[in-house]
Amino acid sequence: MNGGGPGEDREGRSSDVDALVGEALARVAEADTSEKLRELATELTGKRSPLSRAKAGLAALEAGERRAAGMALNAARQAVEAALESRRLELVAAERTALLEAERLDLSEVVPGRRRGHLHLVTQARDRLEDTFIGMGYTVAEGPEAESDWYNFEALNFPAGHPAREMYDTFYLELGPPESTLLRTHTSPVQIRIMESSEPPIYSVMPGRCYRIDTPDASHLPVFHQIEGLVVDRGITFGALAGTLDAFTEAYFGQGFRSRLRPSYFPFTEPSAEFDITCVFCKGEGCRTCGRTGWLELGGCGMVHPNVFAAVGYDPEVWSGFAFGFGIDRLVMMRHGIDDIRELITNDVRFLEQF
Ligand code: FA5
Repeated sequence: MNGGGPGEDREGRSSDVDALVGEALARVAEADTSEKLRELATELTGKRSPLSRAKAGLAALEAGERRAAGMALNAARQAVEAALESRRLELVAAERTALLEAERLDLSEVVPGRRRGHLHLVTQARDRLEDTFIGMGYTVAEGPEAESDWYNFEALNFPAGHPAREMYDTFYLELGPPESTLLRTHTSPVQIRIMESSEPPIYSVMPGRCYRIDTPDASHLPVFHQIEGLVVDRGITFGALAGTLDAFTEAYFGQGFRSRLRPSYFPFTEPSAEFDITCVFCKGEGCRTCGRTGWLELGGCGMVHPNVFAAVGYDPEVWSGFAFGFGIDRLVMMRHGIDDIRELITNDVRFLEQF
């Protein structure tokens, strides 16, 4: 189509329409955000746009010209609308990609200088304890946290009604006959499970979670961790127990740390003892934390009671052994100078990040 002729000054002239379309398409191509494109669409195709005004002007044309000009305007509008739609799709896709990129969370990302998550202090201690005992020739075993009365008490020489059961305020589970199933109060039931399932010699440690109805305070949690040790062989003596605990103390805490034993009572060991280690705060000099004794209590130990051997079918005339058990959370407190055990479970990242 070209200009000239009688319709030259009237709306809908084909050269004007071509120019309008050319300009519109150029502006559509230039729009670089979907927001700008929306505004541009109103400008180019809305009621006050040149295209709409030209359409309104068709009425002034003579019938012959009106038809051709009307078709040209329709074609122009379609071209502009198609360009707007294709540009809109392009921009929306680009904006979506940019948004996804901006909100991307790469959890494996290594940011120099920023610390990443790490194992909890108690888990670190448990791993280290296992490594120490493995280095001393022990194996590592585990047992269930929901136990039967038999494993937690009966087989450990606490018959029903035995006053020593009072030492453990027990969470009972509503499973089976009343008080037949419980959350283990210590890791000692794993001793029974190992002896039931294997023959001596046994040199094993058994770490795990324990439960007691203890009100949380600076040194008690209702859920805490212990590591149990069990040795059964021929000719095992109390001297071997003392020597083993001393070797462990030095291997775990370092040179200069010693252990000592004090008489105590547990139904499943005879004789029984509490074992203490050199106070980590004053290195044995005597301070407030250790009550000026130079020693901190770590756990209990003793020679396996003949009744325990009888419960698992071992001949006490042939086999002898020792066992020990201590609190991992308490040990962590000692090693790192933490004065409140509850810090270990409050999940305050400022505390956790220190270790
Ligand atoms: C026992 O649990 C015996 N089974 C230990 C044992 C094993 C003796 C083998 C002889 C032979 P006791 O109740 O004293 O003993 O607990 C041992 C350690 O667990 C304590 O010294 C302490 O470190 C830790 N512990 C006990 N109760 C809690 C608690 N509520 N919160 C944190 N740690 C605890």
